[in-house]
Amino acid sequence: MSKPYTITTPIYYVNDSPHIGHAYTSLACDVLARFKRMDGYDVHFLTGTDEHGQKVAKSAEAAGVDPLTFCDRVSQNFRDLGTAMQFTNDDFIRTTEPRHVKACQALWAELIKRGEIYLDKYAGWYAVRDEAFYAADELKDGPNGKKIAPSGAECEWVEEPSYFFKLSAWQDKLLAFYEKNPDFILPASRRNEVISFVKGGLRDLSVSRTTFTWGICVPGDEKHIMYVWLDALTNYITALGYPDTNAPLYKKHWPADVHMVGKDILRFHTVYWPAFLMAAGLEPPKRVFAHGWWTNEGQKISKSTGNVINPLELTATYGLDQVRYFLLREVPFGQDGDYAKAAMIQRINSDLSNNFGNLAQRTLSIIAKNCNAAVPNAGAFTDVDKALLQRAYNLLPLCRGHLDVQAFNKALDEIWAVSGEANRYIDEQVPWTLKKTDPARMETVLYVLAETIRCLALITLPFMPSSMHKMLNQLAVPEDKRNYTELNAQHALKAGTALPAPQGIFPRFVEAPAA
Ligand code: ME8
Repeated sequence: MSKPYTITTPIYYVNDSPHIGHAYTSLACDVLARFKRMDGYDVHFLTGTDEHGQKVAKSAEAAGVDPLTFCDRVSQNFRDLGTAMQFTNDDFIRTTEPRHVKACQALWAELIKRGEIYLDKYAGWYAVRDEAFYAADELKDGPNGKKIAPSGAECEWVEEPSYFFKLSAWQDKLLAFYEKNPDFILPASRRNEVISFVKGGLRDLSVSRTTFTWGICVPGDEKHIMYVWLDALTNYITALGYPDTNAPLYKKHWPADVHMVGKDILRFHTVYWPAFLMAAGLEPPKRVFAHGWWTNEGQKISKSTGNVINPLELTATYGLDQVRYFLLREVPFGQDGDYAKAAMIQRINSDLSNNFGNLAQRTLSIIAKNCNAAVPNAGAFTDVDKALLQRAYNLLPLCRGHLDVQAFNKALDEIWAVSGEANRYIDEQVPWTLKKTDPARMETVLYVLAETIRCLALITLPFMPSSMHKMLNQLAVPEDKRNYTELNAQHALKAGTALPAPQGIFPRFVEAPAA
């Protein structure tokens, strides 16, 4: 039985259209899911939409439609984004589905049974935009006398009967859990942030609302709607079959290996979620990775500024794989990043076209012309040949290590270093000159290059699937040999295998002149 690997994106609010930030998180998960599948794991990759709560209800009202019709429409936009960006999620969950309502109510009943939830009254601040409660000392005074949360969201005073989760009782257990699992929160800076927040003291958490109806009813007390974050977080186990903890998916795939989230929702995933789970007698996830925040040409991305980047427009302009590459290469994963058109064009032309693309183009066209359009025959390898091949084979353990800590950019750096090395090798070995002076050596050099390109294409496949499949087609690598058991010398290219006509994979991006 193959080893399980379970990865999730946040489920996105359907109050708005998908933008580059949503595409980014799901892309990172997709690359990880593809890599792990190629590495022999049984992957479960989950994404979906978060459809309840006041924020969604207000957006539906503003759009003049009932909430479910509104959710159907916007949720479909997220599915369409996934199709367009070639995300390979195994499931797409919507919190309005009956399976999810059942899971949330079962989790609630379990928490009640264990004495973890009690009825009281909430009086305090709430930010609909964040769907979060705030303490008075966290807020600033904004214009018009409004209270403003640290995220910039406006808060309103709320006073209503509410059920509370005994979060305060979990403070020490959470701290002990972080201590015992040093990799639970990555990057490390985020871990420190969470630990100091928890050390600062936890208050019991209001987990139901009575002033609106768009949500999941509290079982046995239907006036109350479950707090949208308790509802939303539960999606991760709903999808695996909860409340049936003997369901095959649950048994195999819980606890999740990685919940990938943006830094904005760190507290919900690393404080509330493990506390809810432990309180219900369930295991917490193994890791929460909080990545950074994208800005657009230095500006915060927001609908009001009008600078929202539509990922579909981006891929239509630059190409899907180019965008996939840019997003994960440009910024060290975990840090904030800025989208700038000039940086995108630079990456396309310098990394993709001049480096990797040129290497493949040069190698494959010389082979087509001089080796009867077949994988060349290799003679004895020199030390230089062996060193290049070794670096190519070594990419697998190196990238495995980087992807296991979600360091996508480091994996890409390693891969591009080998592509750069192969370009230097071709310049030094000058196969076009060897053609006249030493044709046998020319074949060896071209073989080493073709084999290096095979390794580069396999290791890059999770990042840029279409382009790398095209590259592997050009090397006549069969579909069933495109996985990581093949990334070694034992499965090297076979001399004499017929190769199709070479084609450019990464064209230069030339901007159309202004009209
Ligand atoms: O928070 N840069 O949903 P949401 C990077 N429904 N990532 C960004 C981004 C940006 N500028 N903007 C958004 C919710 N994201 C809840 C989640 S999970 C149980 C419930 C990404 O639609 C990032 O992953 O507001 C962030 O955490 C997520 O979208 C927030 O999506």
